[in-house]
Amino acid sequence: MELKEAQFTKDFINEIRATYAVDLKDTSPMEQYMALGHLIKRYNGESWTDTSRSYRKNDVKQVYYFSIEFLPGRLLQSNMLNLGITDVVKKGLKNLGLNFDKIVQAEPDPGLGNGGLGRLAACYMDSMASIGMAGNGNGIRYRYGLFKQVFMNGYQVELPDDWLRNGNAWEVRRENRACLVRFGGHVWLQEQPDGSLKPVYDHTDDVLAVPYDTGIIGYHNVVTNTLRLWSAELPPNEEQTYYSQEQRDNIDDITKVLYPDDSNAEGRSLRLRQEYFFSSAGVQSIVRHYAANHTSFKHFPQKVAIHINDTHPTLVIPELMRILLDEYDCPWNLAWQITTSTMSYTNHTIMQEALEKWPIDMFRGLLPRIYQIVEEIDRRYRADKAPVFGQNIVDRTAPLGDGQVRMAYLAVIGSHSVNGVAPLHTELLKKDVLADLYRIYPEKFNNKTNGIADRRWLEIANQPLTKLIDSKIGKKWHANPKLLQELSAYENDDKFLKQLAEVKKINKQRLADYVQAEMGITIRTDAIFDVQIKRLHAYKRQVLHMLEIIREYLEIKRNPDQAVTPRVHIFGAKAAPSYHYAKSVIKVINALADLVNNDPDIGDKLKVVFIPNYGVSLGELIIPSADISEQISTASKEASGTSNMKLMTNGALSLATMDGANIDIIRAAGKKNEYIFGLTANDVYGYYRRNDYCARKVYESNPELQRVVNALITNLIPGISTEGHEIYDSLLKYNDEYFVLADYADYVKQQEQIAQDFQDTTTWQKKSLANIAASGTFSADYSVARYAEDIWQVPYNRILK
Ligand code: GLS
Repeated sequence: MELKEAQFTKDFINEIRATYAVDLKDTSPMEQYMALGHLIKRYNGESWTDTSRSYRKNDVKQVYYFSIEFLPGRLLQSNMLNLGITDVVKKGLKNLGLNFDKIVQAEPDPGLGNGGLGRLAACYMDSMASIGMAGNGNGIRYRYGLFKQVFMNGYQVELPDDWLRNGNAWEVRRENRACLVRFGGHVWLQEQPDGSLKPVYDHTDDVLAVPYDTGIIGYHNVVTNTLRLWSAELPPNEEQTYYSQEQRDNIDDITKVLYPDDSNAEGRSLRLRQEYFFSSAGVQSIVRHYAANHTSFKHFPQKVAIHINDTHPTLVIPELMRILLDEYDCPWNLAWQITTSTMSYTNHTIMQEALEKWPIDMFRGLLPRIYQIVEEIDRRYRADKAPVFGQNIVDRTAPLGDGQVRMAYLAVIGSHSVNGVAPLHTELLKKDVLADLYRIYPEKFNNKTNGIADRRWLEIANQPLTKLIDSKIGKKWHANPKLLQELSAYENDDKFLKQLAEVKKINKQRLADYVQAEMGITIRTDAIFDVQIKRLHAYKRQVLHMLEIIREYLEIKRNPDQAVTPRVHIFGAKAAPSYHYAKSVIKVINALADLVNNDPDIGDKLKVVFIPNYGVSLGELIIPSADISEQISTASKEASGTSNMKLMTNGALSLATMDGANIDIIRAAGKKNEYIFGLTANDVYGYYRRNDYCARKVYESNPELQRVVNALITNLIPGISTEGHEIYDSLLKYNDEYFVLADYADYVKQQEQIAQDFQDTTTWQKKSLANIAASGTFSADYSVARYAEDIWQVPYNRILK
């Protein structure tokens, strides 16, 4: 948009006066941020209205991306960037004597997601708007986001994240679009005069779903899409019904907190209520919008695509069926055809515990009408498929089985498309996790490799690198990130490689300053910044990284005079509060950090920093500084990973197993530019098949490994007698479920190679450049374009191949 500095300054001062009734000099950064947010929302109001109007007027097919998590990160800078007003606003604020960085920091980072899954949904929202596609988000407006993590005596402690305390500058409450969601009670089918059956509800608990909309601004294209988050409230109460405190609390609880789990099913009935709540409200509002503009539902799938992001929103399937059958008198077959043509499903993990299943009793009690519909879907599925595929396979895959509602199977059966998030992951879905359903519906399965919001991870997070890139290849890559490939022309340009190293140094210094200020630890910027940032989970193997630190420590202690390449090991990770083992890993790494960081023999050769409260904002600080990107999951377990892509784009070299999207990163940047190690997915499945992995054998055959692992149970690391034993036992007593010991030697070899290679700055920067240049292909712009073409069949208007 066009904006002159004088205009902006005037508007901003007026906004401050109108909202806070004080002079600018008396405002806090929070007030400055809120005023700026409101102003930018207002500037964008016209484009948001125009976008919605034009979708309606042209009857454009719209995508609704249903996700129980959205992790958007702070919006101020990305909205300014996408509107093209960054320079004007920054200059205006500077001339008013304000500190832009402080204003940016005042914005709360909405933690409405756990990790990759929620962050991916947010990246896709940005990209859908940016490629000019009609894509809306649908989720939950949690009152409290993911817990704030602090460390006390090295242990993780969880504090509430009261992110709405000062209000939310970007949202619009739309009470007039609210709808009722029904839970519990009794339902029976009553014969109507025309002979048809209609459900009658009795004693239900009704909840009002109120939408809060946030405009998602496209990159330089005057498109603004909508992210709609639902909040649970008391229904309008004309009859003045009495609500007990308990009833009020029950309603309040639905959208109170985000479940702090990742890749893990949470079995509580509140979670099921959350899932139905936003699925039902979302589908109701879609149907209402559609019905206001169309007379028949026959062409619904030509106008609406509903995407099921992981199994949590699967109830959109029976909910759309319910509305079509009960409210629009649609015959079953037509309703089913409309529903399956509308729905598509992405699976995000092969971890068995994450395939959601609900006990039938609980499900039926909470959602009686939806259960009837699922029963009928189940009955018809069995009747249809058993004669062709046999009873066994149908029993294994039907929506109802073993006394449970099996959400992943329902999602596959009720959708026309099922995709994994990286080629290996999709193959594993076909071969293993969903193999039976793949046999029945081969045509539904496809791969859509994940992508990231490049502009956030480069133009916002890494401005020095962006400037350097722009100075060489111009700015066209901002809208078409594959053009980063043009940087390859500079691979032998020593001056450019030096500049690249200088940029890295600036970013390392920025992180070092933060670590000094927040943690009181001094780190040197000529050290290797070896970064592992992701949720804490056994399969992600932070333990392997921990063993390497012990090894390096013992090595320096053994031979203090030996020259070493200095290294800083940087972690960021939250553990689910109920995930005991993960919390023990945090404690041990923190204890190890204490030992290493305070040992005079070690000095600044080796440092360990576990930065608390990792989230999107800290990612923006850490990622640009990384030299090494640790992507060390047990092969086959990480569906894709997305921090691997963000780190690559920022010039980090991957130290990686052949897992998830690591494989694609390695292929894109070239093997010689990464450090690859460990078992392959085939090796891992081989062990499963033969059942012959013996961790103890590996341990006994490697004296160095013994020394390192034993350090967990001797008193070398103070204060971890319980946690150290727990990890030791997981490796030796319980036979090392994630093959940490099997991969140890190979991993160490690569770490040693890294230490050696890092000394040759030019060669290192060349590898770094190869990663940056090849990373454009992982932009979410391309990912959503592929979804649009292959799955949703919706148009977009930026050409992306
Ligand atoms: C996840 C996977 O674990 C990640 O590998 C993947 O990158 C992400 C987005 O597809 O989804 N699944 C999950 O439940 N949490 C994730 O981060």
